[in-house]
Amino acid sequence: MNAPERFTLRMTRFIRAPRDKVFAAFTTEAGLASWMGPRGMRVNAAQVHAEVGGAWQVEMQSRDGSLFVVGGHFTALNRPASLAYTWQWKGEHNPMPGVETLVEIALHEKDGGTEMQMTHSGFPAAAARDGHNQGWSSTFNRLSDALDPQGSAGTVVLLGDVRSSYTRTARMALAEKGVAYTMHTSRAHTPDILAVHPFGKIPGLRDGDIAIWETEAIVNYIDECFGDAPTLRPGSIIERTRCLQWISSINNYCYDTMVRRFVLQFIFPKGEGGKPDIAVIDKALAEMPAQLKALDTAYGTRDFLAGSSLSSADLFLAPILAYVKMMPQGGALLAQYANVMRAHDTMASRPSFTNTQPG
Ligand SMILES: N[C@@H](CCC(=O)N[C@@H](CS)C(=O)NCC(=O)O)C(=O)O
Repeated sequence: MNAPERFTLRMTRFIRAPRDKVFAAFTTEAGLASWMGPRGMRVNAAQVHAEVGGAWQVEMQSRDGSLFVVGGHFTALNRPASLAYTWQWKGEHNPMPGVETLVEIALHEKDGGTEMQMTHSGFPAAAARDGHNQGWSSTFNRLSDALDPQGSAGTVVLLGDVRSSYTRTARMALAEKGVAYTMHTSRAHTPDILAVHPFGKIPGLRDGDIAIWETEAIVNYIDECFGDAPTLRPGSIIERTRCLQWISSINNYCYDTMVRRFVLQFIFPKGEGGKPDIAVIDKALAEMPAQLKALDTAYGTRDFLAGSSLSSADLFLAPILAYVKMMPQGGALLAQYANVMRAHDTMASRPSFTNTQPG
């Protein structure tokens, strides 16, 4: 009888830290507790007996409270060049019951840091290997955050243009969540951004090997991954629904009227003689009052679109209104909507807004 087929995952990752620090991150309890598990998970307990034959175990908890326990024993320890250990899921949430796999780590000095090669072998199915690939990608992002002197800025890269309203929305989300990141200037439809976003729009986000596109997805990802809990998504069903409703409306109606057919007509004039196209602007100006009235009604006495505190919907609107206010007739139009103006002034006083001015 043939032995059942086994599948192997191989990953290479650069970590901006010396080899002994990377080695310690795998072989000490404090080290493992600082990074084990994909973003959004936390380690409740880590036990490590770093000797050949010694056991290790980590209990991780996801945001919804589910517990994941994984452990095994060390089969090789050659500080600081390599190590190997068995890997077996335990407990209630077990993606591979009864299966023991093997993790081998090789650490090479490279460019002032460490190139880490990981081989995780013994998967019973390609799907299990691919699921672990996703998990390890996110987990290694956390390892990099923990060891890189730049923290998450060594892993999280926002591609876009600081003048773009959608890029600013993503920057505001990163600022609200206190995430250190690297800003990589990319224009729409260039090879840089096309490598992340199949339709070439900005912004795009890289978190290590993980690429995220579309601003709403980026904002949700940032909110889910960083901090103790999501804070940009309202807690109640109705407020969460209003938040989604407004993001959809801003993306589908307000951006088109206020940015594409109004603000951009002044910034990149396409009318006769290189002047703004007045017909396009007038039509947009005629459509804006209905949108501003709906926003004004939604705010009422509150300063936020989807409840009594900030939500991601507010991060989509603020950069757009900031541009409308700067354009001829835009400021006067907004001034007619007292609730919109008051709420916008509140947003404009937040550090996430003041620190992301396009300049
Ligand atoms: N649906 C996209 C829209 C992004 C978008 O339209 N970005 C603008 C800059 S603010 C852009 O890439 N414009 C170039 C184009 O539309 O070709 C998202 O939510 O991220």
